[in-house]
Amino acid sequence: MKPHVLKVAHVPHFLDEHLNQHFQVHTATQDAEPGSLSAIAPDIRALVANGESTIRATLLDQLPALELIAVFGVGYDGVDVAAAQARGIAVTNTPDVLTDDVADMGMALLLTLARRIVEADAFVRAEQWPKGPFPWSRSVSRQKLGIVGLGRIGSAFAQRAAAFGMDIAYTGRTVKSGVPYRYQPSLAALAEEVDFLAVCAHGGESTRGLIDAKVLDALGPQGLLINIGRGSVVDEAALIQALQHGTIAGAGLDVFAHEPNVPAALRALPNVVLTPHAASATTQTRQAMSDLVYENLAAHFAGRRLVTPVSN
Ligand code: NAP
Ligand code: 8YV
Repeated sequence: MKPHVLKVAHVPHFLDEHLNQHFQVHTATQDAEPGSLSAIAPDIRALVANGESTIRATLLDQLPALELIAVFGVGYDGVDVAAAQARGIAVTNTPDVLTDDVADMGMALLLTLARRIVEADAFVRAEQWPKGPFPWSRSVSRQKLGIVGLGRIGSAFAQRAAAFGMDIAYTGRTVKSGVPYRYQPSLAALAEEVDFLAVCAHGGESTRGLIDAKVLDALGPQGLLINIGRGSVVDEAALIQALQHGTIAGAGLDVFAHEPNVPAALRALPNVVLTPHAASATTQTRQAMSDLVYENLAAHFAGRRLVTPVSN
């Protein structure tokens, strides 16, 4: 008998193939009404979600045989881990395998924003060039970068920025030993010191709205914000205000407060570069993430140690 697995998020075809081969797969939405899963609920032993999923205790309560939540993504801020752990349900994620691509996207957003690549492309296509030169853009090399959250992705971002000769400082809850970057305990002070502020922190209640009007004020009219962490870390209404009023110069955003909905006011702004939460969405990384989700499920059902369990 194949173990029963409930999928509440879209996953790549590589993972679907593995899942269908080794498990009895059911699909539902993460907001399934109590009672709506009753035909399958007693059999479900694992749940497959993704980084954007919200897995509430109300869903877990409907699944009495649940043993494992396998998240297709490194961020698991949407999972009620405390409720899962109280029931002895393990949670796994996909750290490390996506780090390089996400950091690459951070650097790509920073370069695109500073060097005005989207506008320059539109300028050439619209045959504006023969009429006069394109406006100047901003240097990246040797400029000051502040990283909010020097974890796996923040560190990979810093390595890339170091290759551009950037002057790098970071903030976070803890000082990281053995790194060549300056620690600045105050986020507002960091924002005030730098040209670029890059959010690489995780989501969840502890980081909600960290980038608020005060921090944006400190970043200042020449400052550029990059967010490749979570939309919830930035107060999106305050950001829109800051962009509209020139409180900061611009923003490069891969993540948003209410995905996949991006406010019209943000979409209308010329000084932003927007990508659809796509930082880890390369063929190579999606394959690696899929493999890791499957390896965790396989390890669990074979009684082996989980490959990447979440520990908090
Ligand atoms: P990680 O290694 O756990 O790093 C998270 C970092 O957040 C830690 O360094 C932590 O610093 C920092 N942090 C926590 N609270 C903070 C605070 N109050 N102020 C500043 N920093 C704080 O995780 P990771 O692998 O680098 O991934 C980070 C996040 O990136 C994920 O959780 C996810 O939300 C996001 N992500 C986005 C995409 C995308 O497609 N855009 C893809 C993958 C991941 P301390 O160690 O000091 O606590
Ligand atoms: C993914 C992410 O896009 O890993 C994360 O935390 O947010 C991204 O890598 C997501 O998990 C896939 O839905």
